[in-house]
Amino acid sequence: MPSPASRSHTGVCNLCEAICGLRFEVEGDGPAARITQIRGNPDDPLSRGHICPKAVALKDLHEDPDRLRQPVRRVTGADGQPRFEPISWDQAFDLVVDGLVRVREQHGANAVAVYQGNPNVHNWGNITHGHLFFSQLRTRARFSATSADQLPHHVVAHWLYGHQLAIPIPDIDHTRFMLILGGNPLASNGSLMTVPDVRARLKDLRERGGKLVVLDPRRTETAAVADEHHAIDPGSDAAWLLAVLHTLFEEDLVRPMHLTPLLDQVDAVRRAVQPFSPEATAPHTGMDAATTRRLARELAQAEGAVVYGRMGVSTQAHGVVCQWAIQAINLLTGNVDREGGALLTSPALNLIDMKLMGPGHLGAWHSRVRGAPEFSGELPVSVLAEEMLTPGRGQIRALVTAAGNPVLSTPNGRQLDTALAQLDFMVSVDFYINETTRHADVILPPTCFVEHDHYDLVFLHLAVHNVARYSPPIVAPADGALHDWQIYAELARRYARRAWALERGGIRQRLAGLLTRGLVGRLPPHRLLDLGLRRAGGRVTFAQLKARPDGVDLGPLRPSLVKRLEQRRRRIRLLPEPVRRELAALTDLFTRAAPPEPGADGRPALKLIGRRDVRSNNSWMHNSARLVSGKPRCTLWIHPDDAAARQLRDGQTVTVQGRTGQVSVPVHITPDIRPGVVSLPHGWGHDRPGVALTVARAHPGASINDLTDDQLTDRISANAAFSAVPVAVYGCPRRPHGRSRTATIRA
Ligand SMILES: Nc1nc2c(c(=O)[nH]1)N[C@H]1C(S)=C(S)[C@@H](COP(=O)(O)OP(=O)(O)OC[C@H]3O[C@@H](n4cnc5c(=O)[nH]c(N)nc54)[C@H](O)[C@@H]3O)O[C@H]1N2
Ligand SMILES: Nc1nc2c(c(=O)[nH]1)N[C@H]1C(S)=C(S)[C@@H](COP(=O)(O)OP(=O)(O)OC[C@H]3O[C@@H](n4cnc5c(=O)[nH]c(N)nc54)[C@H](O)[C@@H]3O)O[C@H]1N2
Ligand code: SF4
Ligand SMILES: [Mo]
Repeated sequence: MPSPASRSHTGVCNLCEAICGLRFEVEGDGPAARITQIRGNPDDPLSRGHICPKAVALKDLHEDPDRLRQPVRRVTGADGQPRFEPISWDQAFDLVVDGLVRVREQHGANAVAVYQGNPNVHNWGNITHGHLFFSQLRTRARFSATSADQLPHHVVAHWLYGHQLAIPIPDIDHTRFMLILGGNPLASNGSLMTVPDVRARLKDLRERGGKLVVLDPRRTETAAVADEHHAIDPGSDAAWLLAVLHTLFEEDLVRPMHLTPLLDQVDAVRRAVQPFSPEATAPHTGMDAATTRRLARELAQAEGAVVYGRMGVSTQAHGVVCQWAIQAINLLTGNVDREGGALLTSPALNLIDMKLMGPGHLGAWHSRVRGAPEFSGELPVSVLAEEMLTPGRGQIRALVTAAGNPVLSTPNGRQLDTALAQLDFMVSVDFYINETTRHADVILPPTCFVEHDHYDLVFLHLAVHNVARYSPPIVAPADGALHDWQIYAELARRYARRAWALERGGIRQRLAGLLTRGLVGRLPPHRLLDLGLRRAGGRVTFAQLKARPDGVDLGPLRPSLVKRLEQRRRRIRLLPEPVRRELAALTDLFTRAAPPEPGADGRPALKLIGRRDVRSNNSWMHNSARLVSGKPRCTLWIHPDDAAARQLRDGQTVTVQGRTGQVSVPVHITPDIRPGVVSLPHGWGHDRPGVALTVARAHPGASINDLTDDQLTDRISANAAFSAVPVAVYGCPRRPHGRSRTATIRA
C-alpha cells in the first residue's frame, strides 16, 4: 500500500512500443523524490491497465548507481588503462564540438558518422530537437537501428502509399482473421502495431469468432494462444507469401473491392507470382501445399482479415519482398483501409502531415565500399564497420551515437567493436557506459524517462486505437541535469558557431538556419506540441491534454487511406520495378533449386534465428536486478533431434560457430522449435572490458550479433538479415575461428 505521504502521478512507460499508461506513487520532493510503486493505469484508453514486468524497472533505471549523471571523458589512467572521468557540461560540449569540427575539417563532412538507436523514437525530445544538431553535420554517413529492424516496411509504404510512414496498422480489435508471421506480440507487446494488452485483444478476437494463425519457426507465446501455428522454415516466408498470392489469383479469390479504382498492375502481379504455386514452394518453406491453399481461402473469405509480419520477416534476406507481398495480399483481398483489416491511424499529430519526415527515397546514393543503397538519407547499418575500416576518401573517422548500442545490436558486432576502437573521435549521448559507449571520448548523459515529460509522437501514430496523451515528468531531475532535447539544442548552438565557415549556402541562408535553430532550440518540446496541435486544427488542445493525463480517446481506427490517395490524385502501383525484377530472380531460388547442401562437417548446418523475452528490452535493461533474476534467459533453443545428433544435454554449455565468430551459451532442448533451427535472444554479451554495468556484467550472456553476418542483408534494401544465419553447434569448446574474440579498447 502506498504510504499516506506519497503522491500519485499518471505517466507512461516508454520502454517499448506499447506505451502503457502507468500510475506512479512517489514519496518526497524534488530530485530526492523516490518512486515507491508503479502500476498499470486502468483509466488509460489505450492500455486499459496493462503493464509488464519491465515497467517496474523504470524505477531501477531512475535509481541505478551505474547511470551517468554527469558528462565523462575517457582518459588513460596511471596504470595505462582507459577510464572515464567526470567533467563539466561546458567542458564536455566544447570537447565534442572541437572533436567533430576537427575531423570534418581534416577529412570532410562524410567522415563524421551518426548512429541513432531505438530509444530515439521513444523519447520525443530527440525527435523535436535532435535534427537541429544532426542536420548541421551535413554527413551522408547517417545510420540508425531502422536498418536492423523495420526498414522494409518503410520502403514498401513509400512505394505503394506514397509515404514511408503510411504503414497500415492491423485493426486487431475488429478483425475476423489475423495471420502473424515473424512477430511475437505476446513477448514484444507489438511493433508497428502499438498494442498494449495484446493477450486480451487476441482473446476477444477469438471470442467474436475470429481466427488467429501464426507462422513462426518457434512455438512462441503468441503461437501458444493461436488457433493454428505452423513452424515455417526461417527465411522462406517470401516464397510462402508468393504462394498465397498465386492461390488468390488461381482460385479467383482476388477481390480488391473499394480499392479497385485505385489499383494498377494487378495483372502484372498475377503474371509475376504465377511460378510460385504452393506445391512448387512447399519443399522450400516446409508448408504443406493444402494448408497454404486453405489459409489463402480463409483469409480471402473472412469479413475483415489482415496479414501482419514483423521482425522475423523484415530482418531476413527477402525482407522487402515479404513486406511487399503482405501489402499485396491485404490489398488484393480488399482488406487495406477496411475495418477489421489494416488501416492508417488518425492521431492528433499526424507525422505524415507534419512533414517531419519526407515521403522517402531509395538508392539516391550508395555506400562507398559495398554500394548499398541509402533510404531516406540513411545508409544500412550493416555497412557501418566496413566504412570505418576501409581506408580511402570518405572513410568514417568519427562517430556520434545517440541512444544506441550497435556493438550488441548490429550484425557482426565484434567487427564494429574493433572498428570503434580505431576512430579518431567518438561521442555518445547515453546514460550508460556500455559495450558501445565505452569507446566514446565523451559521453553526454541525459535524464531518464521518469524525469521528463512525454508525448508519444511515433507510437501514437502506430497504435491500434487513436489516443492523445501528454505525461508530465514524474520526478524532478537533479540540479544541472539536462534532457536529451537540451543537449541537442546546446550542441546545435555551439556547433553552429564553430562550423559557420563550413556551412553551405549564402550568408542569408546560413543566418536563416542559425535563427531557426536558435528559436526552436529555446522552445521545450511541449511548446512545440502546443504549436503543432494548433496547426493540426485543434481537434485536441494542449490544455485538454494537460487536464486529462490518462489520455484523450480519439476512437477506433477508421478508413482514411483511399481518401488520402484520392485527394493527392495518387494511385497504387502494385508492382514496383525492384520487386518485379526480384520476383523474376527468386523463381529459380524458390521453385526450382535443389534443397540446401548439408553443412561442411557432414552434419546439417543449423539456421539461427532471434527471440525476445518479456523481461528484456533490446540490449539495455539488463542492469535491473529484478529483470535478470531467475533462470538464465540467454539460452540457445534447439530441437531434441538436433540435440541428440550432437549428443547434447539440456543446460550444457555449447559453442555456436558462425562465419563471423563464435559464442558459448547454455542449450535449452525443446520441441517448441523447428528441427534444423536454433534460437538465441539478442542484446546480451556484457562481459567486455570497460563496460560499467554491474548487474548486467554479472548476468552477461553472449551476443547473437557475434554470430550474425554483416554480409547477409535484404537483397533490395540491405536491411540486416538476422534470420536463418547458418551456424554449427558443438558440445565441446572449439578453437576460436574468424575474428579475434577479444575487443580492444583504445588507450
Ligand atoms: N540479432 C538481432 N539483432 C537485433 C535485433 C534482433 O531481433 N536480433 N533487433 C534489432 C532491433 S528491432 C532494434 S530496434 C535494435 C536496437 O538497437 P539499438 O538501438 O542500437 O540498441 P538498444 O539496445 O535499444 O540501445 C539503446 C541505448 O540507448 C540508451 N538509452 C535509453 N533511453 C535513452 C534516452 O532516453 N536517451 C538517450 N540518449 N539514451 C537512451 C541505452 O542506455 C542504450 O545504450 O537492435 C536490433 N538488433
Ligand atoms: N520484451 C521485449 N519487447 C520488445 C523488445 C524487446 O527487446 N523485448 N524490443 C522492441 C523492438 S525494438 C521491436 S522492433 C519489437 C519487435 O517485435 P516482434 O517483431 O514481435 O519481435 P520478436 O519477438 O523478436 O518476434 C519475431 C519473431 O520472428 C520469429 N522469426 C525469426 N525468423 C523468422 C522467419 O524467418 N520467419 C518467420 N515467420 N518468423 C521468424 C522469431 O521466432 C520471433 O518469434 O519488439 C519491441 N518490444
Ligand atoms: S509492455 Fe511493458 S515495457 Fe512495454 S510499454 Fe507496457 S509496461 Fe512498458
Ligand atoms: Mo526495433
